[in-house]
Amino acid sequence: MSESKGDAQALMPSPEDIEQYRRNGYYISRRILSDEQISEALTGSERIYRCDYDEVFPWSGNPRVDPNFGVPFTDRTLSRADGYASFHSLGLRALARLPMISAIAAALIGAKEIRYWKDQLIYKPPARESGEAEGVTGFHQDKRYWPTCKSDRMITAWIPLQDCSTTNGCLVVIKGSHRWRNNHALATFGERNMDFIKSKLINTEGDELVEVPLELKRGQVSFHDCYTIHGSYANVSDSPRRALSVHLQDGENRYRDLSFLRREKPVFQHSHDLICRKTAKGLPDYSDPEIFPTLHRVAAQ
Ligand SMILES: O=C(O)CCC(=O)C(=O)O
Ligand SMILES: [Fe+2]
Repeated sequence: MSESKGDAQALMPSPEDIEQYRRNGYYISRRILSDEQISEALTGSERIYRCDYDEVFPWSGNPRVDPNFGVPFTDRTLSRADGYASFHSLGLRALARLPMISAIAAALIGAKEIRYWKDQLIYKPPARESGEAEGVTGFHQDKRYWPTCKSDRMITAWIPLQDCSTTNGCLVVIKGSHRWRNNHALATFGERNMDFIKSKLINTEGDELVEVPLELKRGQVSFHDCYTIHGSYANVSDSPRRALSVHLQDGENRYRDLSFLRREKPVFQHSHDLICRKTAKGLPDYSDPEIFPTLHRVAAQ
């Protein structure tokens, strides 16, 4: 979408929007994507599903990095999540690295710099074909998947590739739950029993548990804090629900070395740790520009 500076400013969150994001843990943007951008992403996603890649990297075929690389997506009654989609498809890369998205993220979290962290292309099939729980994304906190990240200010941009409502399984957030800090085990993306997860949630703030379905029109993007508890229910429409999740880090994020835990329990290792460059101390460098490009930087005054 080509806009003048003034148009772009009008698409940014207002001070009230930012205040609400910090209080509630989520934000829904105005319509910031053009039909053309979405249609290129859709074409890109179908090409990924056919294993027709725009670019391939030395690590692409490592199943510990991307288990779906080289696996055609044929059984469309199943759900599927492709990590690293924006590396292998230029249409998806354009969306994942869109300046407007990282500018909004920077405004919401008050960061001077935003770097890309990772993305995931998610396909949720119509439930009628696949059975009730197929495609349900269990309530979880994104940060629980990234314990080696020092930052607590990471943020996710969720980009639907069609209109999204409760019928096709839109994203659902638990209002204010980014402040519920004691839910340490919420790496529960793959758990399909939502009531079970909800029964286990620890609400340290005493808030009511309010689920907010984020119903979005094509071209809108939602943002959530890395601690906001969120997931999605089954897709009971006739068409698949597709989305690109783009996870972003603030410029201050660094690798946290958890290897001192080795003797006690398995150490969490992110697949990024296998592919990014290393610091002088031999530790993963989460500012490697090849894997974590800087997408937004406030000019020095
Ligand atoms: O699309 C979904 O159902 C889940 C997406 C998600 O967990 C995320 O964007 O962080
Ligand atoms: Fe998530």
